[in-house]
Amino acid sequence: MAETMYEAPGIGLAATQVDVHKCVIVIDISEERNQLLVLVNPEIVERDGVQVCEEGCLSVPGIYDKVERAEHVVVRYLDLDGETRTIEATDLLAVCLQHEIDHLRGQVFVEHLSQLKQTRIKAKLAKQARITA
Ligand code: GNR
Ligand code: NI
Repeated sequence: MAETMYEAPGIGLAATQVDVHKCVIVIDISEERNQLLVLVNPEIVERDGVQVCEEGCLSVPGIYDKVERAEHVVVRYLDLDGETRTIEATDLLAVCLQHEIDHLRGQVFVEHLSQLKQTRIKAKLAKQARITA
């Protein structure tokens, strides 16, 4: 899974995006691409504040838009040894955690946008699909 994220290249990936039916996300927001985080069964246990970040998603290629999310989150998860851990995050890491945890619930970032934007995005994606077909 981590390989798929690095090859994409993306800063995060949820198992559901690559047909792995486990609640796992991988994240690496480092410049050097050497700070891999693997979170099993991640769950947001605290959230506060608001931030707006321009998001994109490997599952909705070519679409980028600003999404409002919590500024600060605390996430409880299991590490690869099955130990319960928590991670506290702000800024991009907090955005990425929320984006990936959404994926595990079958949600993509466009669902946070207005209905009008969602309609436009669907039309754009349908057009792209016709072109590639
Ligand atoms: O690579 C990605 N970049 C990104 C940028 C801003 C907010 C979220 C992301 S996650 C995305 C990879 C992806 O789609 N993961 O599910
Ligand atoms: Ni995504």
